[in-house]
Amino acid sequence: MNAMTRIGGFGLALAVLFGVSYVVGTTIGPSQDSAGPAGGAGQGISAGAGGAAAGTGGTGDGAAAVGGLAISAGGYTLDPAELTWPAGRSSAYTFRILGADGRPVTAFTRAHDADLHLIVVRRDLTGYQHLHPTRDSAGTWSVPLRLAVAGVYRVFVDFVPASTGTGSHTEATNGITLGTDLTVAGDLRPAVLPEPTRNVTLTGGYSVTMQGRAEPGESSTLTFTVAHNGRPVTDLEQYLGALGHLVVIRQGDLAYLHVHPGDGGGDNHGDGHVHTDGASVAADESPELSFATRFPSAGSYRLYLDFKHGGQVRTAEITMDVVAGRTTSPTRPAGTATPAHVH
Ligand SMILES: [Cu+2]
Repeated sequence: MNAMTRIGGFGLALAVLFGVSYVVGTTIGPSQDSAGPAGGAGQGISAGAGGAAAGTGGTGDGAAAVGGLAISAGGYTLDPAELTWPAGRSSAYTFRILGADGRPVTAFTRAHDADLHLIVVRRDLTGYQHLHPTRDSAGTWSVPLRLAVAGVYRVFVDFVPASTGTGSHTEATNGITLGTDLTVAGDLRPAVLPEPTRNVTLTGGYSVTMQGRAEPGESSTLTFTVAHNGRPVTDLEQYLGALGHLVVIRQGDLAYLHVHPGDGGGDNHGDGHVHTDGASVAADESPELSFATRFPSAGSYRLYLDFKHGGQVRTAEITMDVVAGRTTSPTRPAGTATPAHVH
């Protein structure tokens, strides 16, 4: 953990939090859970999200909370054991989360059936993995990790410290996302980001369609539906306490967006792994997986939607371009209500 000594010297820049987000959707209307405090539609939630988010800096244009840009934030520091990684071989990736006192944190708030969520993606936004490390009593986390190809990867840890509690609904201030790089030596062949789309095809006959629009700095609700062999999937399985989990990362700096469930709430919201239970879905319809977020700026984003079906977790990856002034967008004529800005 000699990385720590170096890290310790860094000033903690702003600590805007981000989070990942997981959502569970309903076909029509909010789930029972979500009928709580927030009540209404996803709009309300996401509106609250951006504003409340964060810390000392980063309130700038009212925009949004992003996370994962710093190795230390909110009094917590990510202390990775390794900064380089062998290509193509699985071994245990270990790290600690250190508190302000420099000691490993050993108390976390469970969010989405896990105390901590670890996201790995290469800096060109390929090679996405969503893992769940286990922690020993001394506070060292460990998870088998295999990185097939060379490159510089970003490792995000997304967690809720126990000290902040879970039921407070203080929006994004509860969840913390820290990030560090992990380099795999070798012949680096950077990938070009796939074109923006609203529909992607996965292996196994699955396809995912997204609806929604995004304007920089404004609340957005994104809704996904899943089909298998052309038919709506009506029996999505719960995965980590939700029907769907969404991670959104900005191209260029790999800022990690905070995402909320778009159907009105649920508990733990703000912890980055939001979920709602009790989704009800008509027998012949595919559940809509709805998420609310606020894109902090114009730019290209990569969306990673995890869902489970047929006993297997699958990830749909979608590129989304966020452009200011949607009325000028060629794909979104002024005044239309159609979801846009997904060119
Ligand atoms: Cu997770």
